[in-house]
Amino acid sequence: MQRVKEAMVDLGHISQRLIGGDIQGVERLTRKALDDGIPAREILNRGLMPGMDEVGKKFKENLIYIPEVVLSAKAMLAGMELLRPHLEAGRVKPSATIVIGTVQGDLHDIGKNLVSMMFKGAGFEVVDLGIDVSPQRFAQEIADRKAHILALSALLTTSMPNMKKTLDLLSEMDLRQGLIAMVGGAPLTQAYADEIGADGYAHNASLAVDKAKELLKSRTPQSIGG
Ligand code: B1M
Repeated sequence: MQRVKEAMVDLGHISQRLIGGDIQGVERLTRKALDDGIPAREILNRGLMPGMDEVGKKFKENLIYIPEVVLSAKAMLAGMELLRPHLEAGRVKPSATIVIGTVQGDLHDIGKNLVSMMFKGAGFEVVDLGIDVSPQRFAQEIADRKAHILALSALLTTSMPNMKKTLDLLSEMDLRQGLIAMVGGAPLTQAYADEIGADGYAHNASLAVDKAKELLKSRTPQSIGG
């Protein structure tokens, strides 16, 4: 008997499950999409991300509240976890060490985790310090790891000043010499990055990789890998 081939996952369904905070549904469909051979980046860009964008819009318009956003965030992180090995695949010898974290007072980590994954996928050694990271902790890790790049993430206008505090502390401790400081996050702009003395700003995870490579190249032409 001829077997009917199961239909490929519609990535819009992943967005819908994510908006509905259906963690298991997002996991099941993400797994299925990978099994169908859909590239991880496509699942991310056409399934998970549009869902999270919609959640952001609904939250802003008071159509949903924190508990719903938490569930959607968990669903997003569960989907990302399945994509992680694919996004990080093809690692080559680390070309530079990046210390990354969400600044003090800020608990948002979905975007930071994505940036971290993309950096790893591009062959960087990534030290992810997590969320709510104090300027002192960043400074300590930069010194201990002899990092080449610092990547700071902020999602709140109220936590953005802690980016400047971190950069100021690094200068005070004489740790800015040779260090590339990058910033990003939804409320950030190139103008703000310039204002606080960051070396680079990136609007999203892919651009963060491009920017890191560009900045490394401009400093040490031989140090950049892939
Ligand atoms: Co909150 N939240 N949240 N939240 N949350 C926002 C950011 C908000 C814009 C929602 C809104 O009002 N529309 C608003 C901030 C307003 C403002 O400051 N102007 C807000 C608020 C107000 C709050 C609370 C204060 C709510 C409250 O308690 N009353 C509270 C604060 C808690 C705290 O941090 N102290 C809060 C809490 C939460 C949850 C815990 C419920 C949850 C976070 C869960 C988690 O992260 N694990 C949450 C969520 C999910 C959001 C929204 C809905 C989605 C954020 C997200 O994950 N986006 C968000 C609304 C929105 O942004 N539209 C919102 C998807 C992610 C892939 O994108 O993070 O932008 P993003 O990352 C991108 C780029 O920005 C860039 O690349 C990433 C990938 O392309 N990027 C970098 C990020 N970091 C980078 C670093 C780099 C380079 C690029 O380094 C070089």
